[in-house]
Amino acid sequence: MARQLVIGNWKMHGSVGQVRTVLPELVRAELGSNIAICVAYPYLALAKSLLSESAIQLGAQDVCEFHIGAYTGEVSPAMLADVGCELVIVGHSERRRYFNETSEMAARKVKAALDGGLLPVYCVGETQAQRDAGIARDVIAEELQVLAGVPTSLYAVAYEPSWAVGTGVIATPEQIAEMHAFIKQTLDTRTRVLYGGSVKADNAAQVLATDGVDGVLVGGAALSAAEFLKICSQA
Ligand code: G2H
Repeated sequence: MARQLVIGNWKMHGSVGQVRTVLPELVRAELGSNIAICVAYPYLALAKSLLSESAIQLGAQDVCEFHIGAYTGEVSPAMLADVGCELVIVGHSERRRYFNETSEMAARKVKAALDGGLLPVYCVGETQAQRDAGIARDVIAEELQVLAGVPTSLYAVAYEPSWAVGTGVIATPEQIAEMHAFIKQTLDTRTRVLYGGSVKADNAAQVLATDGVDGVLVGGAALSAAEFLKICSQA
């Protein structure tokens, strides 16, 4: 069983065919419960049925902050739990960047997810411009501030510097260690902190061996069963 948490985030990729091809390969590998896959909403129920004999957890990539009502296009925490999700990614940089999601909105989603019995994986990270300006820590501190009062044992944090997201440029072990230590020092030393941003099979070992890394959030490399399995085998 993986010691660290490995979460695959398929983003807006995949199809019925790809879900039917990749997930059974993961199931056959008997990965254990520290592995999760987050597919797009339309594929969640199918994914759950394919994972039913497995300890692999199912996750969603977003959730509505409201529980029920006339919110066209939204999906509630209860709906996610109903189709078998155990976790949900919240506040991903792509949602902040393309859909104007703020930390305040993300914090409401974290709380709604908790009410719905899901594990929220709350994403934080600075842009290249913010890092260059020397304010990366301030940005992260502000993004974490909105979760004040929420017990850290109930959620995980993903440190995903946006300059490393989908770019092929991964943060250095020193940068990762420094920011993970900062996040733990800001919240609680026991907070689970994952790293995300261009994690691949050939760099996962180094990331997972870095101080303060409790797991990885994997995007593009999670779309291939072979590559994702290599990453999981190193956790
Ligand atoms: C960062 C990550 C997964 P990628 O967004 O959340 O994606 O591994 O493709 O950089």
